[in-house]
Amino acid sequence: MYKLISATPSPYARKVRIALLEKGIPFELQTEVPWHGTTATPAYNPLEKLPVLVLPDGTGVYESRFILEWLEVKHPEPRLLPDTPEEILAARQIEVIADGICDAVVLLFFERMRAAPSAEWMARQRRKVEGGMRALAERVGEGFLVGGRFGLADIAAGTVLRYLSVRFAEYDWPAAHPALAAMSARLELRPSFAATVPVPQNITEKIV
Ligand SMILES: N[C@@H](CCC(=O)N[C@@H](CS)C(=O)NCC(=O)O)C(=O)O
Repeated sequence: MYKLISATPSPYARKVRIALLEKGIPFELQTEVPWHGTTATPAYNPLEKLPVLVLPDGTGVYESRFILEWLEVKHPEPRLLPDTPEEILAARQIEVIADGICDAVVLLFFERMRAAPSAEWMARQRRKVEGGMRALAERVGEGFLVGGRFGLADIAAGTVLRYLSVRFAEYDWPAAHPALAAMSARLELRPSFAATVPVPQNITEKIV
């Protein structure tokens, strides 16, 4: 059986958990705090980040985007990529935007932990978050984001939206983007989303 090294707040790990659940692939969930010295992550990923999908032979597959690609190749049904090349590009573009928002939020989160956070750095990251959200808002409609059925774009966008509420609660994105808020609420009703609601972790070691 596969093992997934995951963290409860991680939007990157949540994408993979949702994909595994949607594809009906059994896996053992190993929850860790990736920022603590005790994490097993470095044993499987030279970049020392989770999520890592550990294969039965002990090989680690890492980087959430690559894990999703790997799963799509090894477990093609049900497909999470859309059908046409144009739709696949549209879905991947949404994934790029969503991951970029997450990356900026992570940078903001740790900058805030510093004794003297840089206002310039925080403003730069906040611009990326707000710009990414505007780009997502341009792509949202009444139903699924791409191709008329649930897939990669919904996983990527849905996970970043809920993550913002966990890690960047002072940013009232639902007020700024009501159509994204409606989409998030719809997605969170899916069993794969309901089973993976992000929960903050207590980081006790010094990180920055
Ligand atoms: N681009 C990576 C980002 C993964 C990531 O940043 N994971 C965080 C947890 S949310 C982590 O493990 N950080 C530990 C570290 O950077 O040392 C992916 O999509 O998998």
